Amino acid sequence: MSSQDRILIKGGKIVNDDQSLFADVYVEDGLIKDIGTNLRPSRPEGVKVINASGKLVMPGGIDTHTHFQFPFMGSHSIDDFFQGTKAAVAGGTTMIIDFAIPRKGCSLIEAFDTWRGWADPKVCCDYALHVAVTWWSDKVKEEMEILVRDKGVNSFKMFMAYKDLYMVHDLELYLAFTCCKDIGAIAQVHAENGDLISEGAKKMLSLGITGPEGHELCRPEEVEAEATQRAITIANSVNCPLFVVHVMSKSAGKIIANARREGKVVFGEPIAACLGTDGTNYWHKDWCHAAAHVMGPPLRPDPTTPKYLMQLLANDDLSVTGTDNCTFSTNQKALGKDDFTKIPNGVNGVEDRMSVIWEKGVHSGIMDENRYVAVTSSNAARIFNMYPRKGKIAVGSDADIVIWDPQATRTISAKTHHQAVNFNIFEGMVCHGVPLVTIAGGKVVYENGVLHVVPGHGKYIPRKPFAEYVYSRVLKRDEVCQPVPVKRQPYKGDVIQVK
Ligand code: URQ
Ligand code: ZN
Ligand code: ZN
Repeated sequence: MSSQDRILIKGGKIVNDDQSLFADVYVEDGLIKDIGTNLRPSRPEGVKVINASGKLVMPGGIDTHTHFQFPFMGSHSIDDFFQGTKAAVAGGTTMIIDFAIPRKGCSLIEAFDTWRGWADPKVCCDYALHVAVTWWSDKVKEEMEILVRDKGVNSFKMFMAYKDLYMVHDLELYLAFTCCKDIGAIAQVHAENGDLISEGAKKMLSLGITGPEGHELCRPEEVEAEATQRAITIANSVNCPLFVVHVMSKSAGKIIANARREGKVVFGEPIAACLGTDGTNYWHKDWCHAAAHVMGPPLRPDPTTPKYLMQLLANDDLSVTGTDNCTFSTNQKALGKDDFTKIPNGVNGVEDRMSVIWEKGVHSGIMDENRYVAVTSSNAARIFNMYPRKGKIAVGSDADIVIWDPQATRTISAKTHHQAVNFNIFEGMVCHGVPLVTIAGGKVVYENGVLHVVPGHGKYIPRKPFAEYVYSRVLKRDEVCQPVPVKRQPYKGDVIQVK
């Protein structure tokens, strides 16, 4: 048993989503074994003691949305499962959830197994996989059931955009949502109207607009808002819980907030990018700079968007944060140097999410430290049915912990980040809130700027269906909200003859 397996974190302030308390934390064999004041391990020899006085001891971040080494738009995202999870732990994130995405007509289970084969030997921290439903048939339905029953999947993503590539239409959404509801999974959507994007792009190119500004102009925020509302309506019609990924605009955020206030079971996931920067970058004179920000849905040129989304997040109108980390370096983005529709979509975030949200959310006074833990870790664990194993500093929980210095600052830069991508959309941003030590799976994987990562140290985390946090209202509504026929005497009057 190496000393790294037994860790005593002394003098810190534990911050969970529901309360903060001053107490020591004792870790052994990958789990939190004890919490209390002035802890003294029975066998003190070989215990690594970390002095956390004046610091916060929080559940490690859970990034609900990454695409490592993703084959996409003629290339593949340049941060692979090793580099991506290394960057994650350097930023205080101790779990990521990526996506297995089958091509249309291909097997979901084969895609899942392919992604497992990529990730298992490389991950430095625990991970899980959402599976995409990019087409519909009885076989897809059958495979979804197998993925839930046998492979620990409880979340499926449907794309309403990427016409001809991943996009499904309303009836397929309806059938996929119905299946998700029946098997206790949560349905995720990429909510943009793919037909409008396709036509909008043709229009921009016909106007001679080939630069990254065309990427936003062809899909303004109402294209996202309309699809967000449509997905909510379809999901609600079959009583299926819905998770809207990468909520990028004020109008989509307001639609989700309104649906939640109407009692609909829907969760919104803003990402580090739209909480930390905006779409004015698409008008930057430097093509590389503008192209580096191209992702779908786009960042919005309305500069009030980041603060507005942060306020919805603080208020529980939006629920959880990911990054949609899908990185392409300049020479990859340059596939679209003459046509913005060919710029591989995706930006960075996995290393910087925790600091960006601390700076823009907590240091700015918009949310407190407990809400910060909720939106960076606990709510993800609750929604995807991993709580309290994940997302909580508690006896028996996994030892996924970040020791956080709320006063220190760091300047974000591609020159110093641990990602493979050569650009950072937060370049130059000074953030309060810095990880000092990251513990993943009970091992110190990052300490005072030095990584101690081992590829393959992380494990795949299977998740059971019917997460209580998501399904308790859904199942109750099945019982008590079913419409019933009106009892009335049959009509006995005249009926016209139809010719
Ligand atoms: O749409 C997604 O989430 C994937 C394909 C990553 N790319 C992106 O721009 N969001
Ligand atoms: Zn998407
Ligand atoms: Zn994505």
